[in-house]
Amino acid sequence: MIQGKFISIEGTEGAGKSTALQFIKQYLTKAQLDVVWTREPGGTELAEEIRRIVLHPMSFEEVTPETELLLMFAARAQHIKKYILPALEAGKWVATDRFIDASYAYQGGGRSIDTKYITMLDEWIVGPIYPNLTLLLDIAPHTGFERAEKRGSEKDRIEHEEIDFFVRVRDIYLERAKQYPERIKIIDASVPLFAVENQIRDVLDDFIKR
Ligand code: T5A
Repeated sequence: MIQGKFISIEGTEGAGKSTALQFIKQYLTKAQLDVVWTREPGGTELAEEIRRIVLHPMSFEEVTPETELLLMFAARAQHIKKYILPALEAGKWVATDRFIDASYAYQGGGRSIDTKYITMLDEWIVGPIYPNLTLLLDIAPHTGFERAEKRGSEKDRIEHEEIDFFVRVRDIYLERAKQYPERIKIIDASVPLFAVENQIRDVLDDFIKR
């Protein structure tokens, strides 16, 4: 039986997910909750290996959208059964840097794969293991790009896409937030860090109270 709570963090490139996650860690630790941290694609040895393959900036072979989608779900299947579910059943809270909404946004929006295929995989692989809360860090793609560039780390394969790709990704994230307002909370990530943290604190305060 699931006893723990499940939180996911989403956003387009450079929205500040990793930075926000540090704040969320501090918040939940202070609230004395037993939390484990993870990410997608990834979270288990095999899923991290899939991450390395799917995000590697390959130049010798194009990755088809279908392959990309299936690899994301292969990693997710492993992640859910071997990591997320056991933790939730043990009464822990799980916080993940990206989860299912990223597949709708990146493969559905960015790659224009028909949503019916994503929904099929969603129902099969994710089923009832859905986040109780999703924090969507929203930012205009060009601002996110500028931030990520300032950080100066090497770009992965998906980060090499054109700006239009990320505009479509953002549109789907916002559409899903409209569709699931109880679960997905939009955080304006364009403002200074302290203001982002204030918004996250308000959402978490409310979530914990409930
Ligand atoms: N993917 C994933 C799919 O396509 N389908 C799927 O189903 C899944 C699960 C994963 C990639 O995989 C794709 C999506 C992704 O392309 P990732 O590890 O999630 O990649 O990495 P990215 O999305 O690339 O995330 P980044 O690490 O690039 O960005 P973050 O974590 O959003 O941003 P962060 O925190 O590193 O911040 C970027 C910079 O901005 C500064 C930070 O200090 C940093 O320098 N910053 C701010 N500056 C000013 N004001 C603020 N409020 C700031 N917040 C942060």
